[in-house]
Amino acid sequence: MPEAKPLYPIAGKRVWVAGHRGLVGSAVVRRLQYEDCEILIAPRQQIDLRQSDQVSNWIRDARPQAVVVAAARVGGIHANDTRPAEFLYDNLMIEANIIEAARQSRVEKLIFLGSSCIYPRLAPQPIPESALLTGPLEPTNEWYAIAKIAGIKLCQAYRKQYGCDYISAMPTNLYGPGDNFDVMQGHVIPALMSKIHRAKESGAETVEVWGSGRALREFLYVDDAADGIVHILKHYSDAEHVNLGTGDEITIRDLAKLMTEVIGFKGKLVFDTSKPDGTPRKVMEVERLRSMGWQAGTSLRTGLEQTYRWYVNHHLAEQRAIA
Ligand code: GFB
Repeated sequence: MPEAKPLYPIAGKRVWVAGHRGLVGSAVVRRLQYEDCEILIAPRQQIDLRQSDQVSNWIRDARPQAVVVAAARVGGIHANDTRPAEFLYDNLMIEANIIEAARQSRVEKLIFLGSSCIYPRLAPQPIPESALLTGPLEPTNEWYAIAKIAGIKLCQAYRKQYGCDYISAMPTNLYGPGDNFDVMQGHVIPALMSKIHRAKESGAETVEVWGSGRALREFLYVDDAADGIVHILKHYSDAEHVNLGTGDEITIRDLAKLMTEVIGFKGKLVFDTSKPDGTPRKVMEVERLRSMGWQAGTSLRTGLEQTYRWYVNHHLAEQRAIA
């Protein structure tokens, strides 16, 4: 289907991708290369996004017209649960600094990226955008969730008070090339990929999976997420946030089984129920996004195959080169 005329055409615009080295930011940079826009990135050694003067100086000098806020302190369930101060403080500072500096420098359009963990632990499933702030949060990631809810509210407040065209998108659990494959700090897909690959290589008979395996999650391949983010940037302008997902869900047990097939591991999965499951179920309603003419194109199996290829050919190869 041909793309509808955008509300905010980005052709010819200067677009700053804040967080260009991360999983999402790097995918947004890859995606924007197909648009006729100028991509701006701020080298990390040049700017600490938690420092407001550094952020406002950067925006004043670089003069972006549009900003994608993909910078964040992120991690899996264990990282969130054990480093609450960093997840709350760093994310609050990063988003508040960027949004205020964008206003001061008259940025025309800004998209803030949150997470599906903003919703109550026991939200109705699939989760509609309207479920925000209707119940208590999941304790393992409430700090991160509170920071991300504050980001949505900042965009809404700046729209209401200053008329800024700042919007928010809430991606579901993302995975893909460029992820953090650390077994303690990473999310389930990259962490299990590392563990299962190592078990295959060493001939181990078992792999440990955290939790009961019964928790349900929705996963979106990061290049699909980047495509959705650019679509929302171009086609949406309103106060309420937009869910960005597939609408499909899978148990952690079935995910782990699928990963053993993709990786070629023949041993057994062992579930460690002393580790938390986190939110029991988290699948988002994606009707708002579908009505804008967008849906994800990569199946979970294909996405896992592509991620595993990247993990072996880039991540492990790079680690060997460093060692
Ligand atoms: O991806 P994950 O860490 O984050 O965990 P959340 C998802 C599920 O996978 C949980 C299970 O039920 C974990 O117990 N799991 C099984 C594992 N084995 C593993 C493993 O080896 N590593 C990890 N990490 N999990 C995060 C939030 O929640 O989701 C963040 O903490 C953010 O704030 C992110 O919102 C999208 O889905 O539980």
